[in-house]
Amino acid sequence: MMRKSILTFGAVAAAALTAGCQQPADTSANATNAQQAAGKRPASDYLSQPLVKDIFTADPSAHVWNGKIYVYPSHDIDGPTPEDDLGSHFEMRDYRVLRMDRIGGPVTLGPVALDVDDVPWAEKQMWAPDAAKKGDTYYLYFPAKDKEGAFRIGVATSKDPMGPFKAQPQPIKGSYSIDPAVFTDDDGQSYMYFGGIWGGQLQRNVNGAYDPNGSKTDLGQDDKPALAPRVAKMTGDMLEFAETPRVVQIVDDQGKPLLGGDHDRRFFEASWMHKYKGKYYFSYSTGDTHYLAYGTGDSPYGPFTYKGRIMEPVEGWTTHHSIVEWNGKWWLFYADTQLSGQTRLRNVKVTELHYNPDGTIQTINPFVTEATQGTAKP
Ligand code: FUB
Repeated sequence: MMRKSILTFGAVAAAALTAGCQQPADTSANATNAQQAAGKRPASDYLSQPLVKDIFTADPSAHVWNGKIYVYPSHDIDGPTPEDDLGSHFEMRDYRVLRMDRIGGPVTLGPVALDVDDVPWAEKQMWAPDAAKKGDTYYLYFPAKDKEGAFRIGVATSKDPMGPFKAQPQPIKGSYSIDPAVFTDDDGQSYMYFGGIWGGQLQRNVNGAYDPNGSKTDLGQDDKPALAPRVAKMTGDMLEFAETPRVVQIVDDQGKPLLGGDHDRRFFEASWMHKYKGKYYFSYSTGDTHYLAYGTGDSPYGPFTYKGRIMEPVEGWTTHHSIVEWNGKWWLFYADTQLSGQTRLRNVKVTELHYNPDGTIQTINPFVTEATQGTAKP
């Protein structure tokens, strides 16, 4: 199944936007006008609104530092490459950080925090990043393709959470695939979760080295355990893996690994870890079935028992999320294609996340329903 929008009614609007401007990513007013002219869904149909309209953003990794909310998204741009199953149309070249004093308040869009031209080993496709803080240093973790076309994960540092960040000369040793998410446990130990199938190349890294001729999608074995994300402890300086990455098992309620053919539940990409009432919540995207799903466990290494969906499909091929606590409430950051109607040009959003008394997460519908009418924000 091609990585293209599952709701394509906005494509005409986006075409109008991109045809008319040299820098479509920076033309919010044009975007809004084009959507309205094309008869796109009204803004009131969406559960929440884009955090920024001046650029296109996706894959929001949110953190609360010094009382402020920082969001590290991908910076989507409109490139020439046609859409394909490998996500070749995600041609991002830099990162910009968002800052908010409060959720629902004004959003500050930072300048370029890191550009692919300033990363010696990277060639293209600066995909979903994450960030971490240790002491007075901020770490930006990012996947990018190296000169051989293999995804690796790099790290860059700054004394300012908004950047600019300075990249390490080499990717993290032993890193591969995409979508790093760095979680720091209560004892101060940090772990990186990562991986993604199809264009994320996890299936091309199963034998300890990148195989450029490996499968384009997954293992191709529907009745065998699905490819699983990876986790590795970080070294004290946060710049390297302290161990060989381990497989993160996602299991059903019988303790059996989810199977490759179980596309509604198996891992695709977009790892995130958070802790709630002492439990570890590993969440992820199911990719071609378009859900955000999660499992819970008792250790940062898992196994994680599948518990359900966090979010139903958004407008666009996929979403990618993060979950943080702020001001005594829990928040889901995610993305859709409200502004453009094009998979490659996304916009990040935030909405409140609710737990049931038994610790399960209430599934969110990204569109306004009768039940959520009048509650939509920010
Ligand atoms: O944004 C590029 C890629 O698309 C990300 O790395 C994936 O998680 C998906 O959102």
